Amino acid sequence: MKIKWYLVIVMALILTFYACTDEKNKTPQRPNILFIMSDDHAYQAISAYSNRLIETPNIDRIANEGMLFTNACVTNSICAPSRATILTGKHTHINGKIDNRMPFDTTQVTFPQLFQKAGYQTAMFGKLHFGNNPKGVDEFMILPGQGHYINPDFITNKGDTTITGYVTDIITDLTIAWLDKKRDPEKPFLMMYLHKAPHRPWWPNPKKFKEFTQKQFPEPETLFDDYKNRGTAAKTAEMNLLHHMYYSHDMKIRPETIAAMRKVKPEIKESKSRFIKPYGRANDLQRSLYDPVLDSISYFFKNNWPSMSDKEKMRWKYQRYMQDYLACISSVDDNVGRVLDFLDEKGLAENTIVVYTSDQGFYLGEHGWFDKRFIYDESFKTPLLIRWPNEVKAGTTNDEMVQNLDFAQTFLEAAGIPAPGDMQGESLIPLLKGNDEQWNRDAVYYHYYEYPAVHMVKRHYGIITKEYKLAHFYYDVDEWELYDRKKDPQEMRNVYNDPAYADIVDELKIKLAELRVKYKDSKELDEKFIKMYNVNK
Ligand code: SGN
Ligand code: CA
Repeated sequence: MKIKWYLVIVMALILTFYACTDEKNKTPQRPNILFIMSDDHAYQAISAYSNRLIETPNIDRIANEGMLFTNACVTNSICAPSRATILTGKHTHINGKIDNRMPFDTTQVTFPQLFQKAGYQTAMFGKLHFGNNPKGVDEFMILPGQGHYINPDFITNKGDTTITGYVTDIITDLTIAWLDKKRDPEKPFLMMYLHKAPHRPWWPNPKKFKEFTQKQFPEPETLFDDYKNRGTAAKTAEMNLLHHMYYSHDMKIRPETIAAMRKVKPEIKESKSRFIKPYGRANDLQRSLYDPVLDSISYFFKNNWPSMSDKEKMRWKYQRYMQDYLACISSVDDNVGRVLDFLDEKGLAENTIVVYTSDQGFYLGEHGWFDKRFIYDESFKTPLLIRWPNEVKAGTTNDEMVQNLDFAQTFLEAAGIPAPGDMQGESLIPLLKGNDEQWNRDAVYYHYYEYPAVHMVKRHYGIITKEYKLAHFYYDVDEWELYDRKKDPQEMRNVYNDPAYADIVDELKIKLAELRVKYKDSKELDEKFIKMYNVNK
């Protein structure tokens, strides 16, 4: 039988069509990435970790529909260095941003640049606190330095501007507006959505301020820690609620109240009142909402403070601290909910990797402290929740020791972009896909530098395994500390000199030296950074 030539062509066309559509169906769409990072958000204040202090139903959604990392940590527990590590995928001694002061060498590659080159649409809104503008983002609006809670200023690629309102709401408005109006549906996106909250000085929006000042929170067991059985560093740090939190700046006592009380009680003084700075930015309407609450705090303080014992003062300060800190977080949670709802509405949820993290952990009264910096758990660990419905099983938990160092390589692998060979982290993709057997990290490295500086936390580096933590404090001391993480999870007893741990110390010292070599850190670098720090003072 003779087959007509045109039938052959039609058949061939049909086959090619099906082959192409099949290919298209097989090629996965590159995922979008929504990187949400807040500033100083302790994992203790996320209900997916613990609901002792607050419910955060929206942030929890990310874990309920994805994976909760219970052992995520940072390489250096402070703002700008954490951000530099996240962006470069390198430890701070390699990327050079060892503390909040040192400039960042902008010739280095940051991961958004690689995404932009690979055809992603990229944007950044919120707090970068990096000393310079971001590279590799098509559009950005960032807060200058630490930024402001009330009517914040923004640096943008088109000039500077000020927006009326509350910072957490505004950063979210900008993020949603970009996703809604500027997103090219033909391209995947990388969105860096970066909150200022809950960074000190913890100014909530007026509604939450009122609501949270009515609440009382449970105290941590170690609120009255006397730092016995610890090293010099814990004893000399200046981050104790009773001794180092300011009346006006932190507790929001009106400066006029302090001035009036000083006439009678000279010890009630405020060396640095930065109350005026944030409050002074509020317009008349905003002030009228803050004022009744501020008045009631000052009224209580004036009438009660002079007769309170130190213990009562500590307790009251803790409550005031938690009221404002958690109120700021409540706004972050509401706004994260707005963005997640937006992804749902637009059908973007399935193929968007949503990450929620903080630039480091924070002390919420544990050891009597606020702030961060130390290798001890509350500041060393950081929240990490990742949702990616296409790839990650909902409601899973992972307890591997992952670090902010790993984010860049994780995102690059997810997007199919080759990671530069000199990045020092490891992609979390095997863990996200449930292939834990491909993960063999058994220890992480930590190094903190900013000293002498605010809060006076001494320089130290160390090694952390799931069982132990060994740290070396140096510069104006030469002290080692060892904590048994299983037996003493609150890190109350330094067992470095306990003979029962002698072998562990020897073993960990060898491992620590190996990690220093692996990550290219050294005594020479420690000394170099001390010299540079003292010159830049
Ligand atoms: C400010 C805060 C400190 C905080 C540093 C660094 N004081 O100096 O409490 O440790 O920022 O924070 S405040 O007077 O501004 O409240 S970081 O997150 O940027 O590293
Ligand atoms: Ca921070």
